Amino acid sequence: MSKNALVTGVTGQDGAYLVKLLLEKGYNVYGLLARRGSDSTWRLRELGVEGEVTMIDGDLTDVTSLIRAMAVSRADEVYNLGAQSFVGTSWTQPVLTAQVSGVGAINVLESIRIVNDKARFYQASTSEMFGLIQADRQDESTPFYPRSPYGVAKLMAHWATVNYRESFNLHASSGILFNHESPLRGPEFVTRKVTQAVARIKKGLQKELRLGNIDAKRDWGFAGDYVRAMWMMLQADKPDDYVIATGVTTTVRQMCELAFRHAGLNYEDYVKIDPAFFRPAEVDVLLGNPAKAKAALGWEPSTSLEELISMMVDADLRRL
Ligand code: NAP
Ligand code: F7E
Repeated sequence: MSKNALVTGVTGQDGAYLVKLLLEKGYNVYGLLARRGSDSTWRLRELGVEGEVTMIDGDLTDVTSLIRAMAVSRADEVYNLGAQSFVGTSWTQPVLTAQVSGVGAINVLESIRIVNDKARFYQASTSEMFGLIQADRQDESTPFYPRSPYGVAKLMAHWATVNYRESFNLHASSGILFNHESPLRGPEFVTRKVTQAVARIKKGLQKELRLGNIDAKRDWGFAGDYVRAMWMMLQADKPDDYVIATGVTTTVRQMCELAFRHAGLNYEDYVKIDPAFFRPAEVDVLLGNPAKAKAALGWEPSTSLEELISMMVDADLRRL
């Protein structure tokens, strides 16, 4: 019999790739749809899976809607991907971020306990919890030190996941995912901001690109690889926490160089530094060690940053 999965954040980047993966694996997929004024299902449409997800209206801040979603979907697996996920916005909307990205996870965990405590749970945790890094390469044992309201909210959700696993014996796993990108990445995040600008500059639609701290370093992977890790965690006999990363770190500057070069351009001719894009507190460098995920789950990334950025630039050129 095929399994049922419930995905929150189904309209986001990871939601779209995860839906596609689950459908390929024969799941009946349900998505929690937070109603918006504008069209939010474009990513599912781009992957050709929009009509194959059963949408259930709901919001992470409304626990009654989550209980209803659990009952309607009869979910065997619940993937909590919904969040206010843009770090910059978390300083201007800290309370909303805490409610959606922090308390929202507890609401999902409670709805699982109430409706079906055998359902398996995945929490979308983040390398932002490492923030001011306490070790050169971050793994599951590295102490956390979040540097943004987003990181703080996600740390609450992470510890709630661990706590519900230990308190109520839930099959609850936390994936500590480092930055992952794709052609479906939101345009506010730096990789997509850059690849979209490269395409527009190449087509003569834009003259310059304004960025903040281009000396920041990130461990960037491909979202398609990372949703595979989420699924693998829920197939394991025992729930656990896993770092998912590539093990390579690159500056924003080098990432720009790759993107512009792919279109035959020199980034130095177009990138301008704008203080408006600096953050009140920065995460200067992130570098993950995914050894545990490789050993326990057999997970490995398959896409280099150069391949990823080329894929994103090509997609943005095509869209224009
Ligand atoms: P994303 O593209 O920003 O998607 C976030 C999703 O959450 C969207 O579907 C959004 O719906 C939904 N959402 C926002 N507020 C909600 C609410 N109140 N109730 C229900 N749903 C709500 O994020 P992503 O890149 O796919 O990331 C997926 C998850 O992984 C997020 O939790 C993120 O924090 C976490 N994460 C991401 C990365 C990364 O590098 N991508 C790394 C580590 C962890 P609308 O589209 O309708 O607003
Ligand atoms: O910034 C620097 C910025 O916004 C990356 C989210 O998915 O990954 C993401 O969070 C770096 C930062 O991602 C601009 O200061 C410079 O150092 O693409 P980003 P993020 O903040 O790392 C983690 C793992 C998550 O969990 C989050 O949900 O790039 N940067 N100039 C800039 N960033 C942006 N957005 N815009 C700029 O102009």
